[in-house]
Amino acid sequence: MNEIAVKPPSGRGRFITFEGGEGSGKSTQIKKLADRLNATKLKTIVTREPGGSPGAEIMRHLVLSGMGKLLGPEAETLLFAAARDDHVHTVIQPALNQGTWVLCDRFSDSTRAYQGSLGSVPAGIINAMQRVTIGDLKPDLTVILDLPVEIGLQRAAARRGSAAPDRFEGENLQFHRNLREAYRKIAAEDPKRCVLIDANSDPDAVASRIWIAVCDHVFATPVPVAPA
Ligand code: Z5A
Repeated sequence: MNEIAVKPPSGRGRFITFEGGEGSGKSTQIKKLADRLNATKLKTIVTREPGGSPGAEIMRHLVLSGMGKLLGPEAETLLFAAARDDHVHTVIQPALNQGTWVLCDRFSDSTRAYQGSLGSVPAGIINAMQRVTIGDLKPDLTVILDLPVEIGLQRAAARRGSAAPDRFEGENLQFHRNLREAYRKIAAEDPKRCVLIDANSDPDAVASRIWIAVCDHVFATPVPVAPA
């Protein structure tokens, strides 16, 4: 595709989040999109949750070790919220204010899917935490990578090798099926912000689908066509 046909918007940076189940290819695709945006001379950073700032990376270690699970679903949700609060205020918001594009590997929809739909933490509690941590901040686009859970888990296991699964990778197949449904529901409920991407193809084909979504939703221009 012809990158030059894209006219970068000016002003505040844009905020794009990536969501999906295990091994759905978020890290792979976020890097591809960052490369593409940087090629259009847009200053772009890649970050992740839980983590992304020094304080939040400490929380990441806590939750992925399984320590948070021992405290119960609400307290574990508070740990994710505390990490997000630090990340938003020290990394995401300052970057957006400076005109930098922020690509984030997981964000608040992960809390809705994992702690809300699967962990049964009431929506009222999640909404209250969200008001405190992110306020009015909303992604300009959320890319939800969708693929059969068996394929995602195979990919994740192959990448992990002999290392032990973390807190969430160790959950059973039904958990991951429910997670996929939770993400599909989030996409259906907020079609202006979310786009569900078929991630069951080779990485370049998936990247092309994501680029079309970025052009449609964020650049608000027709998809650039390759010159004949
Ligand atoms: N969590 C939560 O519960 N609540 C919250 O609020 C937040 C998070 C923010 C963070 O895990 C965990 O925290 C997460 C939810 C929970 N659950 N887990 N586990 P993480 O950050 O350690 O991992 P992850 O976010 O789940 O990502 P991942 O599963 O590790 O993978 P991925 O980023 O989606 O995929 P990838 O690394 O790009 O690809 C995986 C492998 O597949 C790799 O070897 C690739 O080379 C390969 N790959 C990628 N794309 C393809 C295609 N298209 N074809 C073939 N192979 C591919």
